[in-house]
Amino acid sequence: MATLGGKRPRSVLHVRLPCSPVWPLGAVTLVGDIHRRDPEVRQRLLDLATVPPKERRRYLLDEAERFRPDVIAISWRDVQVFAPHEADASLENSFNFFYSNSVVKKVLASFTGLKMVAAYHSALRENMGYVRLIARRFRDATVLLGGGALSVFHEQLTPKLPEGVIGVIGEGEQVMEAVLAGRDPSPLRVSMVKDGVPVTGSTPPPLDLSDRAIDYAYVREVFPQWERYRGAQVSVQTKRGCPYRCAYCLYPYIEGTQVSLRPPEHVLGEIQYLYDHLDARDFWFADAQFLTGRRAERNAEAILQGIIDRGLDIHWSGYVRTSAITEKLADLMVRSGVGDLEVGLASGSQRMVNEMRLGLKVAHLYRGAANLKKAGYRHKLILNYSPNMPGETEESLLETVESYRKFAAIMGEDQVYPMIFFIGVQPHTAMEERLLADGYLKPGYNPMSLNPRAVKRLLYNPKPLNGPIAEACLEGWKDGTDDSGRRVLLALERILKRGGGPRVAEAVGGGAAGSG
Ligand code: B12
Ligand code: SF4
Repeated sequence: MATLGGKRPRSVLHVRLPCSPVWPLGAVTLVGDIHRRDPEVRQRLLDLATVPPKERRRYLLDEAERFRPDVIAISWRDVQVFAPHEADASLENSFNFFYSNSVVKKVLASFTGLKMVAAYHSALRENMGYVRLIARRFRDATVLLGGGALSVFHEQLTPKLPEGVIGVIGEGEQVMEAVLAGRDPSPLRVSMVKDGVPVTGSTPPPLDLSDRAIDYAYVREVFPQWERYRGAQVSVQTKRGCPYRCAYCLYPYIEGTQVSLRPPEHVLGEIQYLYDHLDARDFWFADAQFLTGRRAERNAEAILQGIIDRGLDIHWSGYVRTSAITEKLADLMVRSGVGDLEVGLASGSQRMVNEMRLGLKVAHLYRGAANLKKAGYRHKLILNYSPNMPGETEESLLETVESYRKFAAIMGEDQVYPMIFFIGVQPHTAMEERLLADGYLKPGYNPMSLNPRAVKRLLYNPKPLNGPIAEACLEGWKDGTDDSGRRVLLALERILKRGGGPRVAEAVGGGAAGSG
């Protein structure tokens, strides 16, 4: 492995590790940033997600041998390929395993579960295998590993990294800049093994994104898998950071709480290039949160107005706080091609929304929905409800059912899709802290573990409301996922109203993936 400092590296090979193939925006962003600072640095981006599994190792080695990079920048996106919501078959399977009264269903679920766990471990092994392979074969190169997976699970992944591999938490530009300038990046937000001990640097001030546009014509030249994304969904960032502190969310940990907006003309230029040269019509605004306050609202308005003015015929989506949708924004959203939207409201009870520190008023969510409807919105509004959060009562669950009815009354039943999205405890969140303090989680617990006891703990659904909730879920899901959230809510209402005494969730917390 190359020593840090001294000679300035002149070439970077980017390797996006396998995952379900989504546009590799993290690696693309780094390619763009390096090129903007120093166009003389040679770069190449390999996306292993689009290479058939059997060919990946050979392809990677051949390309790296040929390119002879000074720096190898590995991007690892996903670890948690299972999501605790009902559109993901793993949730129903684990509920059958944990809660079904049918022995046959339990046994079948245990077999399916074993297969899923095996696939999960094999993906982890495969990705870590590439990191080790690269570190072993290219000892003269500086090897960096970043991306969502490393950012979230650096405590678990770093001790497994070969000595010298530099793990990067959160945004990668500063560390990359230091490495390419021949400086030691270890005071920055890195996580690596040094003299056999994992060490973590400290977080620098967030990046100013105002002058960082991606030169896509250049990316296209150095990215051999570019064509694989023709006509597919692509992602564009309009900002970084989120100032909210929803108790279950780790996005502010990854991106920071300070918001850095990107100038609309940069965002629009990137959209235009992808539209013209990659036939992109389906865009995801890959912000932690699209509407983070007044400034972001004005920026969003300018971006959406630009899409309309340029006549870009696209569909877009993103994580949008529906409570922040004004009449003007709703109009721009609809005219610029907004598609289905997911609202991470967690609960229809204001008390529970406060408990989870979402920092919004449920009434404002209804107002936002009404604005969308008035503007002619025709797509789905998917309501993510997380039943059985700390402090949940039968009453608050019934308020959730009621809130679905209010949304349905505003938008029409055919446009509103409730989705049960359990709190899955995430590292580096307020909820994790609370659960550790309450003794629900043990210090040093492994958030990457998929053993059944760990899954049951992390898929937060405590006694005594777990019974009626599980019953409602199993009933609602048995006829398929289409419209199952609505069936679960209605079943839950019936079960709770049937009685059985007051049931209140244990006073400990939980955390969910996703964004409000
Ligand atoms: C937008 C988003 C989505 C969108 C993606 C849409 C699209 N077409 O791209 C949607 C909603 C579809 C989605 C889906 C999923 N997502 Co998602 N998603 C995000 C989100 C919010 C932003 C990702 C992003 O593009 N950011 C913008 C780019 C520029 O940032 P970046 O990729 O992180 O790269 C920066 C740094 O990481 C770093 N970096 C990256 N690579 C490298 C390499 C080196 C060498 C260096 C130095 C630095 C570096 O530098 C980059 C620039 O600063 C993140 C959370 C977050 N706030 O980061 C989760 C996140 C990436 N998603 C995650 C997951 C798990 C998923 C799913 C697998 C969920 C599921 N179980 O179904 C799915 C499926 C994804 C797939 N592969 O198909 C996890 C991944 C980690 C984990 N927990 O396993 C995250 C971190 C959220 C979380 N809860 O933990 N996601
Ligand atoms: S859920 Fe959304 S709004 Fe809340 S902290 Fe996370 S990114 Fe921000």
